[in-house]
Amino acid sequence: MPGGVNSPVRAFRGVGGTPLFIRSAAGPTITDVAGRTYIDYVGSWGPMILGHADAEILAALAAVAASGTSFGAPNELEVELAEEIVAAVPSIEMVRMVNSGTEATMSAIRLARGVTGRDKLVKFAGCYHGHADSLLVKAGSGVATLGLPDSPGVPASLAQHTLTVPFNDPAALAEVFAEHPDIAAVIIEPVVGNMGCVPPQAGFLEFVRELTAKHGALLIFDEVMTGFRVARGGAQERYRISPDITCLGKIIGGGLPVGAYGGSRDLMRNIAPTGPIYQAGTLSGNPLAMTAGLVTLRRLKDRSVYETLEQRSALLCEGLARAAEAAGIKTITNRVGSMWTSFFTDVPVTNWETANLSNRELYGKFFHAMLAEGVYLAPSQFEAGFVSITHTVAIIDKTIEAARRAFNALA
Ligand code: KE4
Repeated sequence: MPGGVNSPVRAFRGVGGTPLFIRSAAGPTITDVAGRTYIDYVGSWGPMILGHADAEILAALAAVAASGTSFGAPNELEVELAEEIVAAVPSIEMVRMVNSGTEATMSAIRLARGVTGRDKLVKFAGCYHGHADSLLVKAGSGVATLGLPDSPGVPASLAQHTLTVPFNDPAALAEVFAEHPDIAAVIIEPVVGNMGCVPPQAGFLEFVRELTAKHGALLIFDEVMTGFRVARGGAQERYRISPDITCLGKIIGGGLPVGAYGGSRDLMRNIAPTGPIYQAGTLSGNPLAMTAGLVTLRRLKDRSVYETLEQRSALLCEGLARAAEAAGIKTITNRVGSMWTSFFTDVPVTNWETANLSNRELYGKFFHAMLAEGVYLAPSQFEAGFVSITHTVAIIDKTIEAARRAFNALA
């Protein structure tokens, strides 16, 4: 396997060293093949909001697997998951299941181009939306960590249709719209996770919403990471913005491969077979993935979950910030709900340019110092960390103690 991994960020290129091979996970911990157990803040990059190996999910999977794993035909479970998503996400009236976040955003862009008849797409530097060709243009996440501003293999004839502007920069976005009348859509991570956690500045999302509506361009909220994470209804509930298309993934699969995209009935009816815009998938809506997603979303109906996640995440981030300060290490913490990043910098991080000023090397040293203390953070400065409901106060206190020792070792 290239790099010994099935996804680049796992190869530790952002922090150095050899990746751990994980054999099992339970609640807030993962255990590697050498039998070492770590407190895990990656959570499979977002899906594991209920913690690893949740007993209810495992039991439901065992039961449903006994009836077959994939029918390639409509089944009740996909209808039930669709109903949960429609009930929870304010702007979604109709939804299509796919198998990854990449498929969700790729399909959302085709839908936007298909219904507007326009070709141009606007994205934000440092945002990552999966690896579809149109999106690997100054993407964040793995590409940013690997220092590849755009990927070989993406035809220039396609990349030219993707315009990239700085996040949290209304003037730059207005300029792009003034220059280009053929913008089909703007795709945005409403709370960025893929340059590290970067919240929208006050009024920014409202500005993007108004500007796209004014120019007849569709607004695509990529909530693959923020959906059911920063609120039950995602960032669009938290910031009260109504996008035209919402992309989901991660949490809605409960750890199994699921993505989805949705919007108004009028818009989604353009998708085959009711409309001409084609998109398909062998394993879309399979009963196993639907079951893990259903158990997860039903458990998240308990709103106290988000209050607990808020409290635990605030406790963690305050502790980390204090530990850094006590050791004389400069960090800036950005957090929204239970996703956060400690940037090794003293410059407020509001976009890719400022995120990129962070000290990657120091982050890498911190990452390994925490690993030695039994805590598994994201193996890249440009990723978000995640707290689950299984991260108890005791687990968080233990993490903060580990950080105190790690920061002192750094100092
Ligand atoms: P997937 O195709 O990896 O399921 O989803 C792509 C995607 C789309 N949109 C957002 C906002 C995302 O965060 C992602 C995937 N996130 C990365 C973590 N930064 C997944 C980890 C990885 O690439 O291995």
